Amino acid sequence: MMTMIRRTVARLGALATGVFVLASPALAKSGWGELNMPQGVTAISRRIYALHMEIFEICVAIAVVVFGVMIWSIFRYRKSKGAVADTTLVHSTRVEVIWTAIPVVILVAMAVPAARTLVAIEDTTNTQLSIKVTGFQWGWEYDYLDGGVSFISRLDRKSNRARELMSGIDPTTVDHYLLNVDNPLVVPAGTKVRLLLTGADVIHSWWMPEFGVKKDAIPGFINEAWFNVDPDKLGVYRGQCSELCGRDHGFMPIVVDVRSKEDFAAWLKQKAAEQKQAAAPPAPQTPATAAVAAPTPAG
Ligand SMILES: [Cu+2]
Repeated sequence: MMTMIRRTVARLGALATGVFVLASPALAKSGWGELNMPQGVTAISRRIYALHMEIFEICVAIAVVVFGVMIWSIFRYRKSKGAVADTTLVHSTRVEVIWTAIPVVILVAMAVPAARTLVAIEDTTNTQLSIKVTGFQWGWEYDYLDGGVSFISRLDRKSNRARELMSGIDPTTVDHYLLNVDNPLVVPAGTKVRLLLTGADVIHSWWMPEFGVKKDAIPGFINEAWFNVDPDKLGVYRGQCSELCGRDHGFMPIVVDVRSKEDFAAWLKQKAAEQKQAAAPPAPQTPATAAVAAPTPAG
């Protein structure tokens, strides 16, 4: 009996190890990894990924043990083999204490790292750059609060044309179909960027999987989120609105262009100058040009 239990436990252990290997990042490129969430390019996104794997592994281990014992018991103690029900476990205080205590210990073991990660996600202290993000039907407005720059980001023209009914354009010929915008959000790497999110009409949600950020943009409320992209992870990252917000919910992607601090500073300066010039009132007319431009009085 004991050797049989030991052998079964060993077999279940081997099965559990197999499942863990299947879920390991080493297989991320094999296609199976596509089913999993990305590890991302920020310390927080990696922490969320690690937590997700930890909890997943605990769940798999519990499932393997519980279903293993159950299936083994059903098979081993079947009626056709002359098994007689053991009624001594009914209302056994010892068993009830054990099967209450074990789940409590497991839940506490899972709650501690989860709570720590949540606190880190919500910690918006010491941010170096603040951007207001306003979701609207259907696009995003980005407002660099200290940079004097703001612009609207919408689905790029190519995707927009291809998505129209009977456009005759094959979506597979469009680069990043439905995941590209006209004006991406530009941010510096290695900088703690704070987002202040709100909605202009209905609830939207700003989701950037690679940053581990997903936050609702709600009219009348300001939600906070932050990210700090690794200095060596420059590049373009894509996300989507993830709160069903109406007809064109699927057509308001998010694109973030992560640049080096120097490139970002240069971009912000240039953009601010452009916007200042565009907003400036027309140059006042000199008396000479005014005289020429003035209409000749009638009569
Ligand atoms: Cu939306």
